Amino acid sequence: MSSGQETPLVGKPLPSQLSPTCPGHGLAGVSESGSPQAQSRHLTAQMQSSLQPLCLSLETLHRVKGRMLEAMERGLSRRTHSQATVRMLPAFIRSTPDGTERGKFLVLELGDTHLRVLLMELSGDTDQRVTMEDQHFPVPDAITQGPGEKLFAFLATCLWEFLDELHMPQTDLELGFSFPFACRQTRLDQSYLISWSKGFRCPGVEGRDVVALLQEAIDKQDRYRIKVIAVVNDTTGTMMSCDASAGPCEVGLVVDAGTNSCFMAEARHVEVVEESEGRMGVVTEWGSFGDNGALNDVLSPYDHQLDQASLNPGKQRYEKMIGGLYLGEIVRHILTELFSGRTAPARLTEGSFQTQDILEISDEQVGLATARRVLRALGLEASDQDCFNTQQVCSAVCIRAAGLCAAGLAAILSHMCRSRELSRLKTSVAVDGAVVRAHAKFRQTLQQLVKQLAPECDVTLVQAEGSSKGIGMVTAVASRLAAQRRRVDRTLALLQLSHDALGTVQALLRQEMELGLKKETHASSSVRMLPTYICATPDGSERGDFLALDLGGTNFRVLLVKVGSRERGGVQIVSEIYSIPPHVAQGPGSQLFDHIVECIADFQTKQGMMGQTLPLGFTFSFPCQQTSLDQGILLSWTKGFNASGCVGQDVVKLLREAVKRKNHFALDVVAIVNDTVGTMMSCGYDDPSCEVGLIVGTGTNACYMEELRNVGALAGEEGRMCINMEWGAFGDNGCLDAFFTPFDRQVDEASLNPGRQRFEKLISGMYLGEIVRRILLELTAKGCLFRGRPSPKLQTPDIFQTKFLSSIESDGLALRQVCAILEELGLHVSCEDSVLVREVCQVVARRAAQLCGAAVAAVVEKIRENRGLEQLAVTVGVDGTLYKLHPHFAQQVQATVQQLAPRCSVTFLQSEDGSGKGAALIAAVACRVARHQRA
Ligand code: 0WK
Ligand code: BGC
Repeated sequence: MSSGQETPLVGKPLPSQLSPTCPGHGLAGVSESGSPQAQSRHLTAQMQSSLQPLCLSLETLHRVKGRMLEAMERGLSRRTHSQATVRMLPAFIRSTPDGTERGKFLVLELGDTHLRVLLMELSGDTDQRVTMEDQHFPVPDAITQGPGEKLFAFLATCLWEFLDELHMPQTDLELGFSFPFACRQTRLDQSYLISWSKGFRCPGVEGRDVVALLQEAIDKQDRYRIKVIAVVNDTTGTMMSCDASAGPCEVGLVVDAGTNSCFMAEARHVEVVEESEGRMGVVTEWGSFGDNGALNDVLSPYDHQLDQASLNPGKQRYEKMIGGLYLGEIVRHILTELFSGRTAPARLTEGSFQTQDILEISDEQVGLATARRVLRALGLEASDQDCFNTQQVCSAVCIRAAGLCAAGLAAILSHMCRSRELSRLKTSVAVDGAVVRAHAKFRQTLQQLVKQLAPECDVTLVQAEGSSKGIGMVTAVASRLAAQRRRVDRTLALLQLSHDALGTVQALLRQEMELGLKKETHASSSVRMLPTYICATPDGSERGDFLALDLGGTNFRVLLVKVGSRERGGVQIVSEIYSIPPHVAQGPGSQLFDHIVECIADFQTKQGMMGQTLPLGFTFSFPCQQTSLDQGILLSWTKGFNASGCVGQDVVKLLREAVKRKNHFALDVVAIVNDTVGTMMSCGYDDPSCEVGLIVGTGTNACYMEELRNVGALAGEEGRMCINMEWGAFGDNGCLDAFFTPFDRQVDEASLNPGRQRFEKLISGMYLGEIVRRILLELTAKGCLFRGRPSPKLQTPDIFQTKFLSSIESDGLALRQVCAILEELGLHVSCEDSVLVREVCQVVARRAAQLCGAAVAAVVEKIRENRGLEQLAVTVGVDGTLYKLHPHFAQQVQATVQQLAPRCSVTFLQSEDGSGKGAALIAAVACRVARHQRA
């Protein structure tokens, strides 16, 4: 530009200086809609060079956004948090209002010059009516500069005066405290002041918990029972003041004397707090962004002048370019330069330009007139050009502030979008503060630039309804969450088992085992301790081809098992899975066994074994009274089976009859075994010290090698026999009643076999999902979940499958996926809901695992004592989908066994081939024994 040469600039941007925050470029400069006088004015070369340092290009703002993102990451990371300039302070806000908050709440909002005391009442009904009464109290300098104790006494006195005015009856009231200073918060109701700012200097407060100080001051009287339950930063109050019905509002932005922001972060990213589930409000304290030099290439000479002269040089660099407290000073420094030589600098003294003036001057309608008034008040006879220049300076300063603010806000939004793994983020941003409220162009620039700087986000700026309402909402949400937490704790406490309680279960099972083993007391025991006629585990000499059936778990399997020498690969298995439809499992017994025979025939056809009759081992996973290896009287059906005409029958006979009904078909059933026994044998083949079989799948049960002398039903003192405990029925005689919760009773009453398999119904996969569903319904009815609205699907029995527990509890599953599972059930799910549902799943599964562990501890302790050993080393062969697929179940079972049976070192060996292999090995042993007997 030729200096002194005045060329008209309106509408035509300067090529080299294209920048969204530069006068003359669309956003900031002279706009067509300006006043007629402004239309005729233009920027002198001198003005352009003075304003040049304030011109930030879109690229520069993208760079500022990038640096803000890095600074935020450093603030969130446990490793770099303490040195971070953007401190990312957890606010312990875990949720935003959901429209069910109700009650009366007090708010104390400490401002720069005023204290506002407010009583807010929420109706909590669908209209969510909010009524507020308030009173303002000026805060004298003697208080802002005086001892801390005096400040808190002043706050308490204002509170009492306010309540006295309202003739408030003596009730319990909860209070939210807005304390707009940098604090290290450790709980929603505990926060330590880091440093004063904005003119406050009360000694004796920094480093102390401001909630405790306020509570102490408040408790100095007994007229009112007031509990401070939340301390809130003004940005959080702003965020929470959004109307819940307007959709999610998870960001708060304040540009007032100072500037700050907050947002709802993913808790797992806020490394300085323990919580890893759900969301956590974070106050960025971004005012100190750039204090490490990150903004040096953006700071103008005027910013350096201002900083040098400030109370805290080198500090709050970002705030000093945006906050209302500083805009006036930046303008003054520029005008001092522009008017140098034309007026005594003494006139343009510090503080001579108020924020309000700056905001008004940069207003296109009234700006020039305000500029003339302000300059005249400073004793400057200003020409129209002077007023225009002053207006341009004020605009440039404000628009740059908006640009920088937009870069910061865009960083927050992009972080939220990325950390939630979303392709698009949709949220409202609540904005407040004198600068945002009074400067329409500031909001407009902010909105437009955020769109450009964070294009992956749909953002609506919402003018906050005053952070007081927001602080009231924080208090109301805190009160709702605390009340909910109490209700949840009461409900889930029923399912929390102490070490002693588990010890009691262990002892009760041991007692039932002893009763079950003794002939005299067998009938009174709920644990049948059924002899299996298996006296030894495989010794590796077994050989041959065997058929095996595996009925009673999730799948029905037919297997061909080739048992060879270990050198020749040991055991080879070919198997096929067949389904047992519910109508077959619960239809006539003959139909069930015909179905089984059909499957075998199909398998043999596929394997080209038609006409071959191989010895068959039948894993039949239901309680059977055996009198020999190949004979088993069904005592009762369990799990989802209820075929008629079977109970009291020898199931081997039922199978043989079905074979007879099918022409040209033969089977050689040599053994019937329980799946626990098959599992023990299958694992015993690889680990001879495997003397316990455990199933935790659809059902649950265990077997173990008992001393024959202890088996009252059988003769003989020497040797051991495998006992099928049928522990699923433990407690059917009422010995476990103390451990049944109302949810367990409901599940039992609604089951196929009420009053039976009570222990199984606390532990196994067939029932855990249903227990969870009933707890979710209870918590929904208590208003702790889904806003108190269950979906029709959630009211459908058995709709919450146990496999959901395993997926919901798997560590890697983001809460969003938990939400997806719940949305599948037609539920409207909040982030909190998914956290609570995960907690319910954890509690139910943990109880099941601990109870299972207590039972295993009873068994291994029995074996240790049987053998009079100080220490026992034993292996438990285990199978079942719940044990194998649930992310934490196995580990929790093992931990419980260690605690309750410390003198047993127990190895848990997961069965690879299932109990079908075990049944084939038992058939092989039976054949070997039969061969020897024939020899
Ligand atoms: C696989 C075994 C089978 C047993 C089942 C139990 O081969 O005998 O019944 O595990 O687990 P579920 O399938 O019930 O989860
Ligand atoms: C049956 C047992 C079986 C267990 C595991 C229970 O319901 O009564 O016989 O071992 O389920 O499948």
